[in-house]
Amino acid sequence: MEKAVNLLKNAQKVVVLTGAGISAESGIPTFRGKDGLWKKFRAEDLATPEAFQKNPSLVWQWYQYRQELILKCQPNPAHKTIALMEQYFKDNFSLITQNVDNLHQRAGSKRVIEFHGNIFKTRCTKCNKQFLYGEYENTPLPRCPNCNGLLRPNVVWFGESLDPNILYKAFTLSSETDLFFAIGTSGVVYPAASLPEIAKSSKAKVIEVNIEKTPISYIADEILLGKAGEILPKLWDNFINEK
Ligand code: BJW
Ligand code: ZN
Repeated sequence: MEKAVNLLKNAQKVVVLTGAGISAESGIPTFRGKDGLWKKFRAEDLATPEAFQKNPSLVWQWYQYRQELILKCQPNPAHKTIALMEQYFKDNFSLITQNVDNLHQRAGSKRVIEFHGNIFKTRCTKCNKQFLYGEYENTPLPRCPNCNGLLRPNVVWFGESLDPNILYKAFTLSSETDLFFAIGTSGVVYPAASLPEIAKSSKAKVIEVNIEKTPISYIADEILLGKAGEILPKLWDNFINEK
């Protein structure tokens, strides 16, 4: 912990990458691991464009189930700490999240790079227009208020390309930062998993926060093993008290 506090003290620019683990303590299941979503559901049946083409109502059912679950959950101390980090480091702070759950925004983070989209946004498969949750009728097969085309969740499925602007921004920020946090991510899904590698090879220090070691661990300068909701507030308190 002391080493992580010192890395934070010496940092001018900070980038944080978060994954599903940061929302686990809010009650949102992660994807991989013992109680992960992929233990109960097959990714290829639900999180691919082919799955949506084959059975859009099954895919929508799964997303609507998750929307409802997420709406009952609250941001936890880890999300709140990251919002404080943004307030402190201002423009020298960037948050890239793989999560689609909106909890960073609800915790007060203002600038959030949504790497894999947002479960409360949809887009039309015909006219491409985007609609927020509440702007369309959440029927079993939601339709576009503009052209009646089929709406889809505005998230990134396996095999789909990421928004090139988002990708460029995330790559640039990661290569220009001097401290990079990887928090609650298994580090197996690309291209997100390449961000800590890019940071490290551009000479940034890397801090990992996770309940277990991951493929990112071998490049991390400091591994803080434990729950993000417990570790991050402690790290931040120490930093603020010592700086
Ligand atoms: C805690 C904790 C606590 C628990 N505190 N920690 C290069 C090599 C190999 C394959 C590929 C490659 N490039 C592309 C691919 C293919 C593919 C891929 O990466 N596959 C791998 C799995 C092998 N990638 C793609 O298809 C991407 N598209 C792309 O690259 O386009 C170009 C291309 C296409 C095809 C071929 C080649 C190039 C798109 C990826 C989209 C991922 N989408 C999902 C679903 C989003 C929508 C939704 O939510 O439904 O994104 S899948 C899912 O995984 C979700 C997550 O964002 C993502 C990452 O998961 P995350 O966040 O890391 O969660 P978990 O569950 O894995 O881990 C949780 C962690 O938390 C664990 O480590 C726990 O220990 C920890 N934890 N509690 C701290 N309290
Ligand atoms: Zn439309």
